[in-house]
Amino acid sequence: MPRNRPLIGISAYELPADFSHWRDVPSVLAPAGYPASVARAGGWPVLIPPTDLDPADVLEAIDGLVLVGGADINPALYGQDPHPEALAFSDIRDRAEMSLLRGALELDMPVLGICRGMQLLNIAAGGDLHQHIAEVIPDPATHKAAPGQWARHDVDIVPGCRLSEMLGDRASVVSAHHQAPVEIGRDLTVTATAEDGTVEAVEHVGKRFAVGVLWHPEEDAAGGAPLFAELVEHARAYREVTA
Ligand SMILES: [Mn+2]
Repeated sequence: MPRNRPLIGISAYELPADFSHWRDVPSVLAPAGYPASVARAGGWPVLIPPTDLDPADVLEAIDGLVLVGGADINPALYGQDPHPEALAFSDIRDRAEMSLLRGALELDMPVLGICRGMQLLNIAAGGDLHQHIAEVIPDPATHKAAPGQWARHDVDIVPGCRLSEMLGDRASVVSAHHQAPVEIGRDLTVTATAEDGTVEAVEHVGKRFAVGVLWHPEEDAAGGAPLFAELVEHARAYREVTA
């Protein structure tokens, strides 16, 4: 019997967390906005822990993939030395998510990259990042507010792309990033920019649905819903053709 809801894999963090009296227990986590957004869109969210396992088995089980936000990506992945403001690398996440992403793109599985996930999409395609955009834009607080607070800014969306079908030609987005793509990877096209020129979204040309946004749709139930709805719809179609 066919499943009602497509299974959407969500890449998880590996972080210490507290459970009752136990402190700093190594844990696999994701902010609840991600699974909640997938569930609201009609998908069944499944957390994927960062591991060195071959991703082929899990990719066979899921119908779509969300790569979530988090720590800066180790710049060794795009051939740069770390900037002093680029911090908290997680090599296991970098390896696990890159391998999931490459596998998903190979299968033409629908992928939504969010913030760090969008940056991974660019790096996987051979692009790179500016490691600390505060050095090159007039007002860094536009993109990253005080610690623990979300910023909100507008993005201009390129007419005719997938994103413009979902969001129109301008959208207000929830933001917390200090890095952004510079060189755009092969087969990717820039689909949204901020007023200061920051590249805010990319799409994979020729893929069923491989969209990356530098903002946080999972923290914006109304504004973010169209992106998750589109992901789930494509995941449903993917499941039909791969069943
Ligand atoms: Mn931004």
